[in-house]
Amino acid sequence: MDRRKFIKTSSVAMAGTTVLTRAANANTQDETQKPTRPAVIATWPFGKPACELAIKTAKSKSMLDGIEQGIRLVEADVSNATVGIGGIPNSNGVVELDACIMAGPGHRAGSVAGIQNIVHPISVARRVMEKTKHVLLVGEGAKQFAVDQGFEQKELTTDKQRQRWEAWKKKQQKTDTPEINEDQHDTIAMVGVDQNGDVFGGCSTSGLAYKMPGRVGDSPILGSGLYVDNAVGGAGATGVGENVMRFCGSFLIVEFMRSGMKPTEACEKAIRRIATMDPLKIDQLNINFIAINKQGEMGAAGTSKGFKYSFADQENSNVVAAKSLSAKPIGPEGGNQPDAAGR
Ligand code: SD4
Repeated sequence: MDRRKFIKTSSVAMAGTTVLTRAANANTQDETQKPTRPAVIATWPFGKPACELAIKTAKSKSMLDGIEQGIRLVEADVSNATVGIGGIPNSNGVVELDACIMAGPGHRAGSVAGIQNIVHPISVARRVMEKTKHVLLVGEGAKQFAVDQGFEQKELTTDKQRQRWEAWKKKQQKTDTPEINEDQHDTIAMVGVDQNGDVFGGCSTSGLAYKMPGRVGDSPILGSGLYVDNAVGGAGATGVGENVMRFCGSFLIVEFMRSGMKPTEACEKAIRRIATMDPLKIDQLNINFIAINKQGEMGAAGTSKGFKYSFADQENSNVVAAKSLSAKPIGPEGGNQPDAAGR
């Protein structure tokens, strides 16, 4: 390994114990590794088992199934406070979930926003894609559709989250302006390429902690929280949705990759572009992106230090630190840190 590559690689902080060539080179692997397919990338360390399941499912069924099954795993985890059941509720104490799914072939998509009482919004999004002529269903209509499709209704606010919400509520009563904690949130965004080079993606979240009822973030908005183009690749986002959806962040990354940029470079370029338009500085934006191209090369970048992504391919899976564009650390309460979100 030459010195330049060594310095670059060794600056990547590793999480987990399996040190694998591809993982060790994750921020540079698009320059140094021959990519393999199928391959899948997801936001955050909790995306690792989801990626592993996605690869397994892609081999036995399809990458679309893999994306759905991987995300379902995270949605079903009650200890994950930012996706599915056990998610942090809105300011009324009610969990409202957002999700979307995209299939590169045919450029198909389905999405649900502000859906209550359904554990697996990713699967409802898939039904919207496959069973309706529409793309996005919201609120009560989305729930009605899910129930009609046979989805079970369930209370999504766990006792733990209710207690935390009650404490938050008490604190708010003492102030004039209710606080929406923009630091307590995470999301699973996941994009995969199958052995044929077809691209699929999904995204699922409970959104910002204690958000206004009815508030929808970037996650279910195509082009913002997720975007897939079968000729190019796909991208996904996590972070403050308002700072992604005004800029069609994931779409922008895919377009940058179309123009020839590698995934990490495209993620970085999108964040820098956003920062030129937004009055907030890079270290205040609190946004992070993952991307994968059609060849299976992947990368990520975030506005603060500490954003990690997961990946899996046929041989490897791991958690890797993404390229950070400022020195500001994520957390202890300053960002999308697993512990800050109460997991
Ligand atoms: C949202 N982007 O609702 C989501 C939340 C998130 O890390 O990803 N947080 O704004």
